[in-house]
Amino acid sequence: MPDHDALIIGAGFAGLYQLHLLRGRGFDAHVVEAGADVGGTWYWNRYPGARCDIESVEYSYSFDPDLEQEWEWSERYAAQPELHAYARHVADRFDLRKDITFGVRITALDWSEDRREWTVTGDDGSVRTARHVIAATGCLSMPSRPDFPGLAEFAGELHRTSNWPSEDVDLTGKRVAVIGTGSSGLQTITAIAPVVGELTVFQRTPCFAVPAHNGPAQPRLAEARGRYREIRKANRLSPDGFQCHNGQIPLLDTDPAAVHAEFDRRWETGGLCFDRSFPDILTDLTANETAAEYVRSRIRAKVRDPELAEKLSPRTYPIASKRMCVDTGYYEVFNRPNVSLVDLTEQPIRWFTRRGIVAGDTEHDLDVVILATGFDAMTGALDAIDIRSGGRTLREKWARGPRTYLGLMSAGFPNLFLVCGPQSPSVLSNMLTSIEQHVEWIGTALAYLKDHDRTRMEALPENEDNWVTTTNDLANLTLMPRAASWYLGANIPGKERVFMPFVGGVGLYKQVSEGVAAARYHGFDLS
Ligand code: N01
Repeated sequence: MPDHDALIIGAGFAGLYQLHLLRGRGFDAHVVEAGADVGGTWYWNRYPGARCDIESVEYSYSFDPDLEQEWEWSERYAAQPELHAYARHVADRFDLRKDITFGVRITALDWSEDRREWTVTGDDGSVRTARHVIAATGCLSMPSRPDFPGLAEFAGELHRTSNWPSEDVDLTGKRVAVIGTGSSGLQTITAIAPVVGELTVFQRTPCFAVPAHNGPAQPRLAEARGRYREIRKANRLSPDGFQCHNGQIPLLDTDPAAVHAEFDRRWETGGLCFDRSFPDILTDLTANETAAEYVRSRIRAKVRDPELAEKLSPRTYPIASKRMCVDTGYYEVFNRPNVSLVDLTEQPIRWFTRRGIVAGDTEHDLDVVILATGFDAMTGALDAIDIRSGGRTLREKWARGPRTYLGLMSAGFPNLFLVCGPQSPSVLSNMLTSIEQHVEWIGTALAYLKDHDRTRMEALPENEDNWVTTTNDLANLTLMPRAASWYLGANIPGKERVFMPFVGGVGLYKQVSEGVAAARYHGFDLS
């Protein structure tokens, strides 16, 4: 018999719930985690200003009503220390740590068809066997590593937002550069600007950011506690996995004054629902440009220098085709005398020196460089593991882009489940909603196998092909593939450009995946 019924890779929000759920259903499950503690994303991304961009009352577990009632969120959008404390609390509350091995990174998975088990190897040389492996490895957990010439020569401090030191980093009065203006860069820049001596922001592509209007979690928390079951149910059936009013009337059929009023209303509310004002924002370039121009007008109103405002205004991709950012005073930072912008489209980074960065013809002297350059999204963490089955690796199979059935399994790799894998809604949704739905689907599937005396489950290639085609076709109905985004793998040199998430929404996805389960796992081979 294998060492475990299920081995779970990763002790982030997905791995913790998967462990709790499987244990509760009588499985012997064990988690292996590379970090020294639980929390996943919220363990590694400890950079200044890190916080969630979905309101905490919804970016939270729904599986335990007592937890919902007892955990006190302090802010609308919790910051990293609070999110990490929440993960730690969950691990302790449900006594999860006794089944977690910390500090071991899984390097290889090898499937034995004879024994119907995976051999799981860690970077400490440990070997475990498990009937099933569940990759709760995160969609944004493998940092990208841009190859800047001379980076190793730089004599100052170098930090990455994706693996920020746990000890205090004192930036007071220093000359600091941030490379990257996605969500991580934005949050870092906003948090450190008042502290550092000089801040130089190296921007390759400007982002669209809507205000968070962060503040105390109350009274929203009390209101949510009164009707949590209703909220969670609605989230599971919604497009995005959180409370958002999705406008039904196309922007192009709406009076311009009413369009403006609706944008104003959503801007004042704050958060990611801005792009849900009208259904054609993500399907029609004219509608999209109207929304984009509204945000640019807001940027112009915030940034005093018109030339700088223009540089900060995105013009090369449709709004919301890259993940929008949720900010707390980001644009205003550029009115500070100690903050400057280097537009890399005009002055590309040429190389690093001992003293700093040469961009265009200018050498920028720096004490600290912070890389906020993103992730090898959705496939990076799995590609980093040597996953072998039937003489083939998953890496080889996915060389032309990931292929899964429902984002849950990949044909040829039996008993390997993915939490929020490619071709599932995952990163386009409230991750907590999607994580819980996947964890429960996987738990139910394992229980079904056990109850029916089956030891092997595999996605069938033809169903996988259909699902991949469906997800690609759906994405192509939208403007989303038009941006060179990490959704497409466009940020990683040499990575095949394939739009990876399922754009059909959380509710539709739930209906399909649960319909498949109800039809005795249609499209999977169970033996
Ligand atoms: O990464 P990103 P991120 N030279 O890929 C630039 C989630 N998240 O960590 O756009 C110069 O968005 C790159 O430029 P370009 C959220 O889903 C959420 O910020 O590729 N620049 C871009 O500006 C988010 O979408 C929160 O041209 C280079 C930046 O680096 C996702 O994680 C907080 C470069 C990378 O931005 C990823 O966000 C943080 C190079 N060689 C993250 N390579 C919340 O608020 C890259 N860039 C919950």
